[in-house]
Amino acid sequence: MAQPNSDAHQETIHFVKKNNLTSINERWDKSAIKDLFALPFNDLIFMSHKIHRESFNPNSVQLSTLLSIKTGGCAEDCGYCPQSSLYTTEVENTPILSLDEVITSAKAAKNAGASRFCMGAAWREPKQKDLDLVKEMVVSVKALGLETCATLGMLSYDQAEQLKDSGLDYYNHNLDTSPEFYGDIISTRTYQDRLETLENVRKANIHVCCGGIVGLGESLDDRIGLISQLANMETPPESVPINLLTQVEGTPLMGIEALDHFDFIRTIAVARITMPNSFVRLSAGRESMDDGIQALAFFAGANSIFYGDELLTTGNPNVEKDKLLFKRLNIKSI
Ligand code: SAM
Ligand code: DTB
Ligand code: SF4
Repeated sequence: MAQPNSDAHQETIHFVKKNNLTSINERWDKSAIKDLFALPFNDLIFMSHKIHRESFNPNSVQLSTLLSIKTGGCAEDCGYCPQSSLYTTEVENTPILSLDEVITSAKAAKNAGASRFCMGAAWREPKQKDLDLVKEMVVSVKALGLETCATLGMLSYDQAEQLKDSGLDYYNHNLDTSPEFYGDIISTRTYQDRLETLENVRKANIHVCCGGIVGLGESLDDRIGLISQLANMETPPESVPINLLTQVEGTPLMGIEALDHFDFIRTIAVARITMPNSFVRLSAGRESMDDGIQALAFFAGANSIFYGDELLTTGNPNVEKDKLLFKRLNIKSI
């Protein structure tokens, strides 16, 4: 949150009063979020940048590297995802990686400059046998001096506790979109299922990484609904990935109208204002953005990226390209 008595703090207080909010982290009414989205673009990113500066060094960006530890063949039907077994895509199903393969990738990520290593699996939820192997992975990755993150689908409280005991720092589980639009995108798991997993992760004292995707064909109200869900959590997520849909051949969302990049930046800015203490991650979709749009995202308050030549199954700007971008913007990686 903005420092008491600073200009950004005063401006936020003014906004809060005008919209009858009692405390900015207490309750973000949808109407207040809607007002933010309706601001002229320059006013919005000026406001989000000022708030960003109050909590973070605006020239530092955190780097997380992803590894798909189990790819494809997923039983879920998420309409954006090339790993669902319901769609015919070019993704090749691969069984879970060995511990050695994961350690080799994690070492490479650390050498390239990542501070966090995130292991993703195309599961509805992990089976105990699989979880046992993931726990070993977490222990080994942590021993390299990296922060650890996993995204394995739904988790029970017991599973979350087991991961916590192995040293897991973050668990990624996204709400993806608003409760109202969710059913248009996913039918095999409910919004409530997702909220329960997030509660289990929070109760186990693992940092929560939770965000969504834009560009799914959702309305502005759906983007407002997603932000409202995230910002009004009892404790907002420590890390908020904002993904821009990467359209993949064979998935139901292939070919839909692409989102205007300025609307993507607006979403980053509103996430920054409503979750002033969270890391906001400029996530999937960077390959479709030029350097100017990415620079604008950092100005608007994004302060984390996925770093490495691949996300899970789709591409990402390569490490050299990102290093050059950071050099041109004088951004320090953390
Ligand atoms: N299977 C696990 C799950 O869904 O909980 C973890 C991995 S899943 C790929 C993690 C997140 O990646 C999804 O919730 C979604 O937000 C994002 N994602 C997946 N496919 C995407 C795509 N084509 N474009 C943008 N984001 C995507
Ligand atoms: C998140 O929010 N985005 C990442 C991570 N969490 C796991 C995944 C993006 C996936 C993009 C599509 C793919 O590469 O398969
Ligand atoms: Fe499976 Fe996750 Fe893809 Fe959904 S997003 S189909 S749960 S891998």
